[in-house]
Amino acid sequence: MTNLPQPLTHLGRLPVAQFMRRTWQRRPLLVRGALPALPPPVDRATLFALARRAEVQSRLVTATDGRWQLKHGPLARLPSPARPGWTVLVQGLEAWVPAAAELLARFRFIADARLDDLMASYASDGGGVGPHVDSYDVFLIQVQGRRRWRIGRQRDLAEVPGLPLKILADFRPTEEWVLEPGDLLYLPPNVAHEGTAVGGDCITCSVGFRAPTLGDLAERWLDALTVQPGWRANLTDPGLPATRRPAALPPTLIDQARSKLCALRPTLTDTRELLLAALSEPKGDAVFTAQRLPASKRVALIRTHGVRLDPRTRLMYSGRLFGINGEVHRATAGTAAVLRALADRRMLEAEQCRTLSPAVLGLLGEWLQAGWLGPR
Ligand SMILES: [Mn+2]
Repeated sequence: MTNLPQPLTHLGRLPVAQFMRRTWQRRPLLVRGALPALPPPVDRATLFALARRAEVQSRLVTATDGRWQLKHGPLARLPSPARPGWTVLVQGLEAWVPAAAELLARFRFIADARLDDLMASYASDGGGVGPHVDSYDVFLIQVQGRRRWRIGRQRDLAEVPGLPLKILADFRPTEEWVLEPGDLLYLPPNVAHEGTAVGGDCITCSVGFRAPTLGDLAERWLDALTVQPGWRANLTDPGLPATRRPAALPPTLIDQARSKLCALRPTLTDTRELLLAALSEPKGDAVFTAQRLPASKRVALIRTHGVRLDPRTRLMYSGRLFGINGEVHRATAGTAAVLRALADRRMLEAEQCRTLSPAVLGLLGEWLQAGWLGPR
């Protein structure tokens, strides 16, 4: 596999810096010819073959006379492309198709902390998943055939009850475009939208994003706190006054509980660690293949070939703190620079690996053993 391409500097003629300042998370934007001359990263046959595999997340959506049906993969049989009104969606394509990993890498002008995955959908004429909203940002890239997108910024996001997929009950589109190969539509979260294939053999790629909820982080933080010994100590109440209302909660107890709870403040380091652990958590379906090699073989392999992160590995950093697939590591000053290079470029060349300290080689060897990275 060749090295990952550099992130885009422009979407069509729009500088990405300007896009991030003015558009990201704020408003939808259609960019004609955003990715001109983009070869489709995946073809129909490959998508269909992936949809058959158990380890790949896929869905089949059919709409027959207004009746929506959803089937989760593995999908042994798909309808004929000649039959109108169906679509198959394959999630996490970057793990299986190098060209998809390359397309996703073009969008790394946005931090890995926010990037989720690349999904591809194939649709026969009129196929789509119906009008809906998503809670995440998305870039919709037309790679083959044509698709009509209708969007609306409606407040009423009520769904049709009892359906296997989320369909807006009262979709009121206000804008409409037909996208051709190379065109891109950006949607911020919660914009109602519907994409329908115009003619057959329509392939659209979605660059999906994610963001942690405050609840995710709070839960993680409390989990980390409650294993600390201080948390097992009971609250105390010297000077508790005698009471004539035994059922009433003593104010001293309330005050003490409140002051203790208010004293809980995550430090900056706590926050960085929490975010790194949460955001580097691999997708639920990621299964890494452990390598069984003696330590000396691992080191030799790394020094001879360099290393490349598995496409499903999530490695990100903040200073000398690193989050990899849900684990947090603290690196020394000397080690941090090379690990940051690995995280940003997702690979290290053999020449870079030859001069690494035994400590870094040992760490990379462990990651190799876990299947999180492999030789280049
Ligand atoms: Mn959507």
